[in-house]
Amino acid sequence: KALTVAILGATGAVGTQMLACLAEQEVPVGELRPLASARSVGKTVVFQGKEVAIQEAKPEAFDGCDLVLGAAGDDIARELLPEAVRRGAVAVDNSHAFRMDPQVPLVIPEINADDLSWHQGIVANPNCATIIGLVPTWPLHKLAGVSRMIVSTYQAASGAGEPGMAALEAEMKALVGGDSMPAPQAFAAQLVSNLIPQIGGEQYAGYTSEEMKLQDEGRKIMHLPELRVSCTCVRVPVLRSHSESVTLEFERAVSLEEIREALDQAPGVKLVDDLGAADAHDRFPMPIDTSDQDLIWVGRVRRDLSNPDEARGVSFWCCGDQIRKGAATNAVQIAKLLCS
Ligand code: 11C
Repeated sequence: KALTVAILGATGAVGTQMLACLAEQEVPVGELRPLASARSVGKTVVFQGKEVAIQEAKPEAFDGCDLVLGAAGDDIARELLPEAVRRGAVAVDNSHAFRMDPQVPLVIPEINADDLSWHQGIVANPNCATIIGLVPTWPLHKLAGVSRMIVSTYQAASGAGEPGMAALEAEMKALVGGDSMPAPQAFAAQLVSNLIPQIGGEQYAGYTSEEMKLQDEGRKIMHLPELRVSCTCVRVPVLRSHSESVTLEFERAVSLEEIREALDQAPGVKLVDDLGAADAHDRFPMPIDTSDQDLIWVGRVRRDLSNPDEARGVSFWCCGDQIRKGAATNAVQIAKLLCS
């Protein structure tokens, strides 16, 4: 059946990528409704080579919709997505608004597609850093039971949307041109030639909201309410791929060969792990190589030498495109499952 599909927040980085992912993943779209604020009305987006007029995001815009992909902020999602559901649509939302609602499944299809069975109209898409860290962690959990995760993230400017990428690009130009730096807007400080060890506001015991998402969302998605997580999130001067250093502790001893085999076989994962390779691009994942593609690349797989029982620990490095698998791709994968 050809679907009537609305994209709430169609003009931002994630909304624009959702349009491309709908076409790439061959979702049968009969009618597309790109929705945005009133000031975008009169503009168009391009879908499958055709210009489509942007409509104002308001409740009536969802009349007759089968599917809504949410790429707007929390407040707009909270206001409008229940209206879409009341009108008979199913909504996949990329905002934070519904993620921890016990009535709303929070889904990474490679991990917990089964949770889609109990949705009541809204399905939440996890935070990008959660998706990128969990896709490779899940096959290792199935192998040996993960009891503890220690994660440091290296998050791209794209996490702050188009304004984040534009700010970094402007700073890069200023640096190269010897011009004065633009005043920080998208981030708390200049990002180029810098690292900013704060994403989100302070939430709990000195941890930021972004850091607590990895714990809270990870526990919900993997159905591991007791999982011990410690996370440090850092903004880095990279345009659109997030990277993460992950250390896992297992319940059972497991060999590095078994770990590599599980990662190699895991859906959504590409293993790039050969420190002896001649070309650095074949040695380990780097954000420059993982941008604008859908897999989570994993490398630097090695023992956690600090674990007293070495056979129960592993460390790895992973990179994934924040706008694609970290947001739009995952949402469209969910939508495909819901509508199939
Ligand atoms: C960042 N992860 O990199 C954030 C952006 O909860 O969806 C996405 C925030 C979220 O800045």
